Amino acid sequence: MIGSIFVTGPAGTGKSTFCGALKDWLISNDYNAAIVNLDPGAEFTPYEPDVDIRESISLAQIMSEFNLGPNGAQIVGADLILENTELIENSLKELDDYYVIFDTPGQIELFSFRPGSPLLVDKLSHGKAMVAFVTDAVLSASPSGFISQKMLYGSVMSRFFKPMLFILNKTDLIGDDDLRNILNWEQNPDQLYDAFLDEKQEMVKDYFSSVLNAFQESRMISKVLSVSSKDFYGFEDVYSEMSLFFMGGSDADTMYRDD
Ligand SMILES: Nc1nc2c(ncn2[C@@H]2O[C@H](COP(=O)(O)OP(=O)(O)O)[C@@H](O)[C@H]2O)c(=O)[nH]1
Ligand SMILES: [Mg+2]
Repeated sequence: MIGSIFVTGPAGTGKSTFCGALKDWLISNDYNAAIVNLDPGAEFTPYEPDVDIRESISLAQIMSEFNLGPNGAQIVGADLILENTELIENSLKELDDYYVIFDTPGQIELFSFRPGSPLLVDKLSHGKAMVAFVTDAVLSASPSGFISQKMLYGSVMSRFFKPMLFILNKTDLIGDDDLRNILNWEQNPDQLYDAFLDEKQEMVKDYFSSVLNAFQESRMISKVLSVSSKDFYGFEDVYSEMSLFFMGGSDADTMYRDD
């Protein structure tokens, strides 16, 4: 593979839709791309997976074998992925000149907070991995919402220590002013601070000031990639970041293209 991108984020933020849209965007720009579904509990995927963990792991079987309900089975299923990578690894061998997109379970904790996941990423990517944190623009449109998503991003980063992308998805659902605010808050933490104090009471001022300082000092995020997986908006920027990391910024991967 040229590189792999593991897509995580809170439930319903559009991870699976983003995976499908990214694959379509890559293919329509003459790159090879494939999707691996790593969610054994997915009832539906908005794309046709090229490789699917559901062929190796069945939640119904786990429920009956371990006498578990759906939640317990999802946790066991997530932990079993690490022991069931053979099919995926064999399929990946044929995807030499591909970008491989890994879709992960709906609930963020089933992937990002399981102890085996960093190992899984290394095993499947041979070190060529980025992690895309997908959040919902509607959730991030208030100062407190944006901060909470940044903190969640930080907590995912603390698990994987991989290059990360902050994908602000569903931008088609917010107005231009809200989008401008979010991008502005990222560039100007002082304005985020003021906006937050307008929204919340002063009593959290000290706490919040420390959190913002930590963000600033660690340069956590810096670039918000706004996309709409529904309208195919913003994917050139996502690809530029991928190309920057995997190919050193040059579009030298034309050597992998079909033409
Ligand atoms: N309007 C809009 N809806 C989206 C977008 N991306 C995903 N959705 C919708 O959000 C819902 C959850 O998407 P899904 O990809 O299943 O989320 P996941 O749980 O994070 O994998 C679905 O109804 C999608 O159609 C987007 O960019 N814009
Ligand atoms: Mg999903």
